[in-house]
Amino acid sequence: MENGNNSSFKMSKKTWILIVAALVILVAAILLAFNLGQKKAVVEQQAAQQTANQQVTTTTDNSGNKVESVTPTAIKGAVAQIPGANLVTTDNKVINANGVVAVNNAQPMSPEAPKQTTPMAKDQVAKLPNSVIKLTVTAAGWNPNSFTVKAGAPVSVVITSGDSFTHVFAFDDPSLSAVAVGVSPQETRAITFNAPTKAGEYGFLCAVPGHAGRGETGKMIVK
Ligand SMILES: [Cu+2]
Repeated sequence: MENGNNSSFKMSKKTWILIVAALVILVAAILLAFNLGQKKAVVEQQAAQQTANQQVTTTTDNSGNKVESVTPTAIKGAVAQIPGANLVTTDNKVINANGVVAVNNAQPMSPEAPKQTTPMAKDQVAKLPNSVIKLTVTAAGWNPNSFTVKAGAPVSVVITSGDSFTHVFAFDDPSLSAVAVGVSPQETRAITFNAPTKAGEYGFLCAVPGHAGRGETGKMIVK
């Protein structure tokens, strides 16, 4: 009888160990599944947040191709003066794709720099307001070869190559080294940036070798 009890006790002890081990594995599996589920939810939430903070603008380039540009809308009320150019906040700050103020002397073409737009269609250029500065460059020089802006104000410059040359709009002053626009023959592109806060004259030129020397120079007057 006692032996029988013992053996039945041993049997049940083994069974209990098995049951406890199975339970531990089950709990571990549930915790793992729950944890993965939570991570997935966080990733999905982040993706949704990112989508909510972006605005996709579709423009058409010279060749009739649709060009999509993604801009952040995280900063309320920020708008582009030119489709596809950097946004300008309600307090007149030009911001980059990360929603922070664009840096005029950053590495040109870097995410921190104001960015040149994709090529603009002729009818799109015609629709631009008079507040934007339109410059045409040819081997004969810039037309006009000077323009005036308000210190610190957002400025949009539209550059057109009026001949069969590629041209590059750029400033002499290192404080504006990231403000540059390259255009292929007959192409138009634009850039929006904050004018320097210091009044004065800032020379610009065509950075293609030999072009400044033949007269492709001008000045931006900051008042
Ligand atoms: Cu040139």
